[in-house]
Amino acid sequence: MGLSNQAAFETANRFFPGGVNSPVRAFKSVGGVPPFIDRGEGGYIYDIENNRYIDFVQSWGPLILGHAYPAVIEAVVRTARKGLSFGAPTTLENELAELILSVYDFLEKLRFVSTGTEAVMTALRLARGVTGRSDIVKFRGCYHGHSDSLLAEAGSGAATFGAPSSPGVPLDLAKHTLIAEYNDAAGAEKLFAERGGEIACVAIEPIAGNMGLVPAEESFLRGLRALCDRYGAILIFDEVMSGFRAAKNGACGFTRVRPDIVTLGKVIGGGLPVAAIGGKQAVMDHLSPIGKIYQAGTLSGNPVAMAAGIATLRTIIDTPNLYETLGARAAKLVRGFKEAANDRGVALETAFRGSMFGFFFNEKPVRNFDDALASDSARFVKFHSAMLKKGVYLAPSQFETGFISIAVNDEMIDETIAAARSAY
Ligand code: KE4
Repeated sequence: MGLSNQAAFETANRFFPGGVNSPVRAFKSVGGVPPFIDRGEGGYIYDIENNRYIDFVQSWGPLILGHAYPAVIEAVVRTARKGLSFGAPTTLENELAELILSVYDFLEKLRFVSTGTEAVMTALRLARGVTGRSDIVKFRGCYHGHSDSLLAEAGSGAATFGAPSSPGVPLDLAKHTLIAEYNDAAGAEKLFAERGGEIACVAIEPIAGNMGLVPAEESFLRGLRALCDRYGAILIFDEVMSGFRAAKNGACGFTRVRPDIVTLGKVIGGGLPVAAIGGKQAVMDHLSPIGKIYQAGTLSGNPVAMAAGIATLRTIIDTPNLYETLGARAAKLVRGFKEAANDRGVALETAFRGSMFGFFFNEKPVRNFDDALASDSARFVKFHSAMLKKGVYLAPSQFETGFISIAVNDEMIDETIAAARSAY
């Protein structure tokens, strides 16, 4: 008998805080021992006890082609044989940039970094540097990585200034993060009326995936665009999760609103560490070495990671109707989840955008973080563990998003719906 998940987790707890290298993996909000994954094959992952799961997490979004996609693996191995990293320019960076800019065609320049956190952190510094202003606006329920300015929450009372949401974030910094409500156009209007001249940028997930799946309303996005134009602030779409997931061009496939800066990640690395900041040349050229706003990274544009991203995006771009196909599967899945819940008198709100899907144990539509928080998270915990026992690997938190990869076929969707029917 090989190593058990339990034993592996006990060892991991000796080495790492909470036994993990990213908090959500510890399964704290759903309980139990997190499966330690041995391998992924297409739409499945296998833990070290050889339990098989249909994977709807896909490394939190990157694996839209499924695990160990042959063309991606071949590209990675071929590139790795030539050396892993040089800290010097390679043409692979040009190739991946060209692919991304061919899809996000309103952007003119990119800077590659290794994580979404770095991408959004850099976007904030760029906006602050270009405008000479210090305040940023973010929305409750949106997550943009763990850089200090973004670990801020609504301050006490009616104060618009942010307070640190984590120890270690200085109040002097957090107070420059103004917190607004998602899909609340009037609130954003009021904030700008009070602080418009100090606001460097607005950062938003245009399709929020970190409070569960909550798309921004078109009128809300249009309102933010107008406010940023009126007050000279920069609009940042954080598409680290939604980019190449909701549509080829992410949320920009669902709204006519265009931001000044887009941050990308996850899918563009195909499972290896790649993220990016993109914008018009007039904004991006403020970044060092051509501009004065400093940003750097040892493994930025790493050739092996670039190769994974190139193989992934080439496959995506060459697959006709990919997002229609994945969207149809997502729609079928959430419809099945809803019917299974309703048949047992349980309320379930569902949503999907392309290959992203979400569900809340809630009677009413979820438009913002307070609505999401009002969901029945105890019911979610029961559902999650019942599904895990039936070989369905869902995100271990009510406030995450599920993903369909091309390897999750209709048969696996049917199997998952059948599991949901007997999960109550
Ligand atoms: P990373 O630093 O984790 O690569 O990206 C941060 C980030 C930025 N923006 C958005 C919209 C994101 O969703 C993320 C990261 N997403 C989480 C999942 N909700 C990553 C999983 C984790 O934290 O372990």
